[in-house]
Amino acid sequence: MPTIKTIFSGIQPSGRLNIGNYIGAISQWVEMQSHYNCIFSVVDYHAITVKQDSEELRKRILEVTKIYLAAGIDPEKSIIFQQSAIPAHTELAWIFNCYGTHMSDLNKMTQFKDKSGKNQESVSVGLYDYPVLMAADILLYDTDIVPVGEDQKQHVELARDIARRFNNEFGDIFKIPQAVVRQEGAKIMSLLDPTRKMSKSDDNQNNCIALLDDVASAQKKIIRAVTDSGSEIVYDPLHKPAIANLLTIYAQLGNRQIKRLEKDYADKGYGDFKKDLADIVLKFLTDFQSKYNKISDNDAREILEDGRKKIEKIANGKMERVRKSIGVR
Ligand code: AQP
Repeated sequence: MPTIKTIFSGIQPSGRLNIGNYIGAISQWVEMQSHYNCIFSVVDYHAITVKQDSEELRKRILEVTKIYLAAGIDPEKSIIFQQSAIPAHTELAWIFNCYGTHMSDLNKMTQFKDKSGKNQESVSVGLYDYPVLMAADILLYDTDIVPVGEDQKQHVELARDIARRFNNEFGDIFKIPQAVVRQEGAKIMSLLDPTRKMSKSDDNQNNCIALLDDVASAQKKIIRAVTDSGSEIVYDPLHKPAIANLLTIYAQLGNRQIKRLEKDYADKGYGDFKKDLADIVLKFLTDFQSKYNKISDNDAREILEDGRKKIEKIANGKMERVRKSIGVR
């Protein structure tokens, strides 16, 4: 019998999760959990690579867990856990800092360049080292597949390099994982600037539709979203990035084909299109939030604790091998 493959993915509790996180990551996970061993983490130690308010962080950890559950991640099928509850993640990241990762790898990381901007000298070392912690997350569990949005592909490439280098030196310890990026919706763009990714920690929340946004204000954000010159509703990311982004959101949240939407809106203008999309968003958020509101903080705490118990043994087993291989045991 073929062995079932393992999937690992996670989201940082670093802001208000938005439809980009849902379309690019969580919705894929829901589809995958019937076919794979799935492990989904709330990666809180990634979140602290940029300044977090501690009260807010505590709240967001539970919020992200509840969002996973509301989206359809089923704890009977998938393991859901909090990264910081398993110290092996940070231990393995430290070991990878010393074995397998070169400075030149991290100097190439585009997400670090984007996030540090002009402040490269003053951002935390953690932000620079973020991809190494991510490699530890993935490699600890013999992950086969990492479903991510486009922005995280480079980090999974690094995890592959680290695993290969470590295995070359110490034997066959880590599985080489593969990134899976969905074809449509891998990068949802900001509503006001379609050249930038929609990001949960964006200072201007008018760029994003948060999953827990008040539905009326979410509708307004769609109506105010920027459009391109011309009036045709066609999918052309190069020349019409704003409309291409809105079409993608419509197709993903409304469960429609982009080709079909182009036909349906062939004789209509941006105004009608945005009004209908606002209704699609309203329906999606209303359904989502009604599920979310039925889940308590205590439910979330219990799910995380169950997940910790299930995952701890696997992590410890791998770490014993790693410690022995490098000679500290
Ligand atoms: N705009 C997006 N479109 C599609 N997928 C996206 N993802 C993030 N933004 C989009 C995917 O969601 C997961 C979240 O990853 P993360 O929490 O580790 O951080 P991130 O990629 O840095 O996401 P954000 O929302 O931009 O967070 P902040 O603002 O905190 O940095 C990943 O699978 C990602 O690909």
